[in-house]
Amino acid sequence: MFPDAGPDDPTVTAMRARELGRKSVVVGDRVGLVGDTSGAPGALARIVRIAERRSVLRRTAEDDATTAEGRLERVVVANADQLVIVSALADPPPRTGFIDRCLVAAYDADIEPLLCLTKADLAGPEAVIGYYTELELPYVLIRPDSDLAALRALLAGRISVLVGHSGVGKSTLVNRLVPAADRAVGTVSAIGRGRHTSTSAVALRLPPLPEADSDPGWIIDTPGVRSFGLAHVSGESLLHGFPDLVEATVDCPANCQHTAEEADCALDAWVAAGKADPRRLASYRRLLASRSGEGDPREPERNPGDPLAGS
Ligand SMILES: Nc1nc2c(ncn2[C@@H]2O[C@H](COP(=O)(O)OP(=O)(O)OP(=O)(O)O)[C@@H](O)[C@H]2O)c(=O)[nH]1
Ligand SMILES: [Mg+2]
Repeated sequence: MFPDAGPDDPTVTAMRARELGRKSVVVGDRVGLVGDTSGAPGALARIVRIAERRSVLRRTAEDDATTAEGRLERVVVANADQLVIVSALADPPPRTGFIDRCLVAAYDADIEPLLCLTKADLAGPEAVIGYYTELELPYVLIRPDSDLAALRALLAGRISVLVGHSGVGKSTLVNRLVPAADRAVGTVSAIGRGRHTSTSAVALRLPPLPEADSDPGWIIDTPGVRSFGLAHVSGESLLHGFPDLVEATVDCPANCQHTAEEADCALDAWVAAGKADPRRLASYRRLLASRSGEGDPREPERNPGDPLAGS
């Protein structure tokens, strides 16, 4: 029912059939079609089935599940294998709190993370990479003239979705990877304000690799997000986004909430013994606080030590 379309198959325009009810189709979904699938001008097919999703990447508008915004859950994409967390090294400045949130979402959805640091021509990556030393998080550095062969190799054979703040260069990168894509690119405005250039997610087939027969994979460009809310992730799953901390919690007392107020939380000793970066623990606890409505509403994803906006 859901055969793979080959690169030479036509692009079919289809609408959701009424029998799907309230089920929504998202980018990355594999669907069953009926009707005119010729791809001829004016031809219209109908989507009658959605295949079971291998993965579902979600985010919420806010962290606090007790608010209406916190309960507003959005499916970003279906069936992605890899979450490419795109962060600029400057303009807009990197936010490790945002990257940490994306890592939580990736582990929660069982999608592999890849850190993509753009605008390496404007600032060095040392601070961001140093923060993730203990994680063995794969990363790529992108500058306007950089060779993309290493990135193409990491994208091969998989469905990868790009997520990041507005203006970090997601669409610029997609246009370099898929020259026919012609995604609009914008100018950078301050984080959380201004216009978002891309307004919808689009999946694009990557061009063939030099090695014939190997599947180049798919790349999904998404609109910039202001924040990556995690109200849908349970407290326990939140910790899985911090694999450098999780091991310590076997020594926590039963029902430990791991907050700074927990007198015997084993995470404090773990960090004091140099087994994890104290900034990662602080970031985890900021996330916990944000979920209970105690976060800093102005810039929830800026950890102490991240550059100031405008720098
Ligand atoms: N200096 C520098 N500028 C870059 C680089 N990559 C992208 N830019 C610039 O950053 C600006 C924003 O790029 P976009 O690709 O539109 O950013 P986006 O992430 O798609 O933004 P949204 O669609 O709003 O989410 C453009 O002016 C790009 O030319 C880079 O590696 N170095
Ligand atoms: Mg864009």
